[in-house]
Amino acid sequence: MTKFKNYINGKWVDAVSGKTFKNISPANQNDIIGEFAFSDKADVDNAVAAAKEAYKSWRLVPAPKRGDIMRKVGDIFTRRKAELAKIMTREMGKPTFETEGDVQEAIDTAYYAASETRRLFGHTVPSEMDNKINLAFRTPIGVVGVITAWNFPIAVPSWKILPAIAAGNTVVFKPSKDAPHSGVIFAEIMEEAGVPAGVFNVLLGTGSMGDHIVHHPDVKVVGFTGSTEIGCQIAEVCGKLNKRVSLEMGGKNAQIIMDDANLDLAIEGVLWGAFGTTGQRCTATSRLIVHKNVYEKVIELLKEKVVKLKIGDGLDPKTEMGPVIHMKSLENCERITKIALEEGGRLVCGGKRVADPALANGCFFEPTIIADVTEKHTLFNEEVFGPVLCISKADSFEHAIELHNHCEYGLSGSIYTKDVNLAWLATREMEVGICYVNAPTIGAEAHMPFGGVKGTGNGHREGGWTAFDIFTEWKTVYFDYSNKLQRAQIDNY
Ligand code: UN1
Repeated sequence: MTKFKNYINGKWVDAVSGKTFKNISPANQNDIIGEFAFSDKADVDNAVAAAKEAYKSWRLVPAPKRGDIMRKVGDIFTRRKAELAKIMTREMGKPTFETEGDVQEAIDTAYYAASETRRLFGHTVPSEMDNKINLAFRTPIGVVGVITAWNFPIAVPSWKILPAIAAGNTVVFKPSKDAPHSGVIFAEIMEEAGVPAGVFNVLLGTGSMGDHIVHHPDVKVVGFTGSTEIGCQIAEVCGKLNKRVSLEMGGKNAQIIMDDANLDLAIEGVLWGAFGTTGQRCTATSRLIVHKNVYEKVIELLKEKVVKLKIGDGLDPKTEMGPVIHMKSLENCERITKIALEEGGRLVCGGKRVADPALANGCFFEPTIIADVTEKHTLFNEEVFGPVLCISKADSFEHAIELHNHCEYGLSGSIYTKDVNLAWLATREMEVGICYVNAPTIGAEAHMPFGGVKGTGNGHREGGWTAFDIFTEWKTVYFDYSNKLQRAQIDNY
């Protein structure tokens, strides 16, 4: 069986304890991907010490030079795209056309980070006083801890790791225990690109090891993507220790379909939004809100398409929807479906494990639609992270917005309408960080701010120029060339 090691200070090393854990494929639970280093506090200490030491010189490397390395990272991801996609699919299940998109998002992020290293603009501002000038510019912070989920095993880590390193920080990365091979790949690519030893470190293992990263006094910033429950625990620790923390957490994203919408387009949108990545995106469409005039029509059209979705192993090029990540997740889909039906939901399609004996060893759940769900129902409110979509009826635009905002999360939202005024009103009224018009709730681009309001986040945005706000501090400089004491607010007034 293939053995995978941690990457610390430019070297591939076993866990200090020598312990390992196994990871299996969600498409076939008999397929053991490998044995991975099971890291603990001692490994965290080693990785953080290496990152702290490397920070001393990395922060002084001119930003455009750091950018040159980021560009190489993008080149290597491009070269290895098809090969990596297969590795990722075997590990987390989504079809290879999706894992290729996942890698593409990292490529885009690498080139974007590279270009930003020549554009880390500061401000030059007039002083209140003569012969004095004021400046403010960004400085790196130190060691950054990155903890991510398995559903975008390359893209989401890249949103944090690449801008953090481009800005002059060093990183200790803990990939999900369900996607450790992707973490190993990330290290291989950083190593080949010439990222100096200690600047980027990967520790494989479980959440308790992540906890040591969060607690470590030399980790100055934590970037986390995962559940709201864990994110809030991390925020609590970081609050006590006065660390900066950027959180990307749950979602219960809704698509609205108005009665004037292009229904074919809207159906295509919800099909992709709800069942792409088997519904396992933080941006996934998990609620569909439909105007009463087209309610039954939409259900009928959607059902027609959903029952034809080709479910299977993501490595099969014909597959449109892969498995869920593990059995626990499949059982959760069963549980929530049962509750939804007990509470008065109407089963439109799906609702059970896939019966195909060829898929019996995998975690396959049918794409499921439950209609007549109201804001009082559990399914309307609880994040599923699986292929279970609920549909609710809206009496009017205002009602649709009210339903849309009846949600403790606020990541992405979408409206399908041809009415330009309603479209703009919706973008104003939706309580989300990302808003789509005539497009599904998924599909964010690497160079735009990504993040959510309410229970989804804590005010930070990854992606785009805003990622640099997470990974830098502003330094203000007052440069006085008057050769005399100038007392601000006193001598000039
Ligand atoms: C996630 O689900 O964690 O916008 C990220 C999207 C993708 C990223 C999803 N580009 O759906």
